[in-house]
Amino acid sequence: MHDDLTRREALKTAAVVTGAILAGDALFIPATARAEGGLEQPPLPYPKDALAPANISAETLDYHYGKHHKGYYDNLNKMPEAKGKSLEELVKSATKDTPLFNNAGQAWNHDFYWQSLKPDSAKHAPKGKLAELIKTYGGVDKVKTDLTAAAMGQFGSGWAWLVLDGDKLAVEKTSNADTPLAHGKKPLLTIDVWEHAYYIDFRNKRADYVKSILDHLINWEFAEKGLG
Ligand code: MN3
Repeated sequence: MHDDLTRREALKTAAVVTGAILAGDALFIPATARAEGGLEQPPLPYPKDALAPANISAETLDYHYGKHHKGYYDNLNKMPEAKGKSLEELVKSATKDTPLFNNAGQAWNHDFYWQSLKPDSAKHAPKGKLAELIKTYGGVDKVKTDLTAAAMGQFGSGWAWLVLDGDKLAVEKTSNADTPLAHGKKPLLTIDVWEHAYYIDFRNKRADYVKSILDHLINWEFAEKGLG
C-alpha cells in the first residue's frame, strides 16, 4: 500500500508539471501526459482493500486492476499504431471492434471506473450543478433505478453509464469495450458489468454487486468534477 501511495504522490507531482487533471484526491491523468514512454496504467485512487466494506475485495482488485486492466495497457504498449497517441485519441479514432479500439476502450473505461467508485460515498449526496441535473432527470432514485436497469439489461460483458448528452443527463449501457466517449457524449460515472468485476465476491449475482456499488461506492463528487 505504501508503494501505491508513494507512486500516487510522484504522479501528482508529474501531473502538476504536465498539466494533467487532478480530481480532488483522485488522479485522472490523460495519457498524453506520459505518452513518451508508452501508456502507463494510473494507480488505483485508493488502497486495494478500501472497497472491502462494500464487498469488493482486495482479491478482486488484485485481479481486476492488477491483471485485467493492466493487461489492456500491456497490449496497447505492444501495438505500434498506439505509439505517441493519448488514450483518449485512440478511443475516439480507432475503428470499433479492432484490437486497438478494444484495448484502448478497456484501458480508458477502467481508469474511469476506478474513479467512479469511492469508499463510503453513501455519506455524500450529489451537489451543485449535478444535483440540479439529477433533479431535472427525475431524482437520485431514478438515476439509481435506471443505472441498475442498464447494468442488468446489458447482455454479456459491458458497462452501465451516467453521461452528459448535450445539456441533459442520460443513462446508457455499452457492450464489451465500447464507451460513450467514442460517441460524442461525456461520461460522468460508470459501472463495469463484465463478470471479472464481480465473480470472486458475488459469483453470478450481478444485481447484488450493482446494488452494493449504488448503495455504498458511487462517487458523485467525481461526476460533479466531470461536469467542469
Ligand atoms: Mn473490468
